[in-house]
Amino acid sequence: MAATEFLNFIDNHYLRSSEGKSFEKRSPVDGGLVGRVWEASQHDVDSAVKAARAALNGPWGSMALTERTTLLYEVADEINRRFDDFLDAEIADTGKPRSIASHVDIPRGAANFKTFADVVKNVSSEFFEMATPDGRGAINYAVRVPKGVIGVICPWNLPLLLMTWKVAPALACGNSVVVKPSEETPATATLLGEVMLKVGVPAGVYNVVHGFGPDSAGEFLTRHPGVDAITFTGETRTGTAIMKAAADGIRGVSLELGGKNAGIVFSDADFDAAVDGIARAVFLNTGQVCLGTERLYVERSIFERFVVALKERAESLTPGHPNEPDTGLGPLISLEHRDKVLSYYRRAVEEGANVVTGGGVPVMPDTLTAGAWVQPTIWTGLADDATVVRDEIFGPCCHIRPFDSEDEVVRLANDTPYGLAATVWTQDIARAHRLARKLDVGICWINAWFLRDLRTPFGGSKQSGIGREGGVHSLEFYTELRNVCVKL
Ligand code: NAD
Ligand code: 6OD
Repeated sequence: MAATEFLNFIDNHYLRSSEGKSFEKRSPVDGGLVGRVWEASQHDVDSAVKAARAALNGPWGSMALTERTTLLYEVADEINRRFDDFLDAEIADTGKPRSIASHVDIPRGAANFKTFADVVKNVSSEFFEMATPDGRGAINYAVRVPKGVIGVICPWNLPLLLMTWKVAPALACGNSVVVKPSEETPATATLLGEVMLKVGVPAGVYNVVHGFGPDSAGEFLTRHPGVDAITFTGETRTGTAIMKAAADGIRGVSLELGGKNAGIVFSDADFDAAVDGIARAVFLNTGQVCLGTERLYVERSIFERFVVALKERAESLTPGHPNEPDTGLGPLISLEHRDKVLSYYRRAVEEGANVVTGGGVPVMPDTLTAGAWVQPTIWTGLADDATVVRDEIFGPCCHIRPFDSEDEVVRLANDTPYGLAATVWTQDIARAHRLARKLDVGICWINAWFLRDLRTPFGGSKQSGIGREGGVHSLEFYTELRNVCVKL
């Protein structure tokens, strides 16, 4: 793919940066230049927020629900029509295998718009009749009104999927958005501007500002008094900074944050299905999935057999160019993130891990040696308070520990400041339901992983986030409920 320019998208215009600042986006596959990203200045962010506000006071604000949802279905259709463009853009930014981006990332980009258009069309509002002293009575009903200008701050691991997961409900509810994609993945958010133009979404409804977090577009946006609410996906530490910024002006936040998710395999599980499912949960997207499993607990009677089977799965993953059909593992997002992951690989050894497989950098062909490659890695033998058992690493790795009882494994799984997800493998239905209640997480999978109807609530407990998005739950964040009381 030829190097390109990633422009800000403000008020339906593609713009460079008013201060002329830009930075390079490099490929995690081979270090080649993907493109130059124009970094939005404070002035550019102001313009984007102003355009978003004007849209609410213009045709977008007065558009009928059916017209708005029709536009969103057209956005979904246009993403599908331009599927290959989105695919190429996502792959160029992330280096993820084409097989993953074409089955996970891009289809979900389109599905998010369809789903939330359906949701807002089908939601009804509460209604109460009440008595009054004069005997005539009153009726109360609630209307949902858009919150206003929504700041959307996104991570790099599933760029289109996670950005549209927030943009689609925000727009379906009648808000306007200013999106700040990750500095690592500017492409698909930029491309979505073309889709908005093509289908005729009014100016100012969808805006994109590029840049970094602190002292850059991210902070300019979250501190902007013209932003009414902020929805964020990313690290727990960043979520803390964003929540503090949102305190000025008492603005709402929706935070989808980090995880250190447990996988639990009981001896009665379908062994092969559990190995398949856990291998996906640990290695998909090179471990860069917030819901991924980095702590694995396996019942002692099958522990050795399971470790051997997962090792085989890890070693069967071929790292390689995203377009090669046999590529099973992409690079990490950047050399910087690789340094972080490799520092955890070293720390595991320093703290006494038995390295079952991996632990370093794979040998790659000459053309790819500048990429951010790491080996899929499995450890055993660490204490429960070892660094790699506690910290979110966000790499293709896990620690496996044996357990002896249900109570013990529940205690181990819950012993973390995070509470995002868990995956449990058992054929004992009663036990499955018991664990789903006892595990302190936002989503508990039974004999599955990363499978979810988009109408269901999604989010984390403890330090994995605040709030739930998905289906009607998204409406709680993206709208204000106004009560109308009519005296009869
Ligand atoms: P990150 O927190 O470093 O960055 C996310 C976004 O925030 C980027 O756009 C960044 O530029 C911006 N940002 C950084 N500092 C900011 C600040 N002070 N003010 C405003 N914006 C700021 O996260 P990341 O490295 O891009 O993504 C990986 C992390 O995201 C992992 O912790 C992962 O678990 C988490 N994540 C969570 C979910 C979820 O649904 N819970 C989903 C995906 C990723
Ligand atoms: O499936 C989703 O809607 C979702 N938010 C997934 C998050 C994945 C984290 O990396």
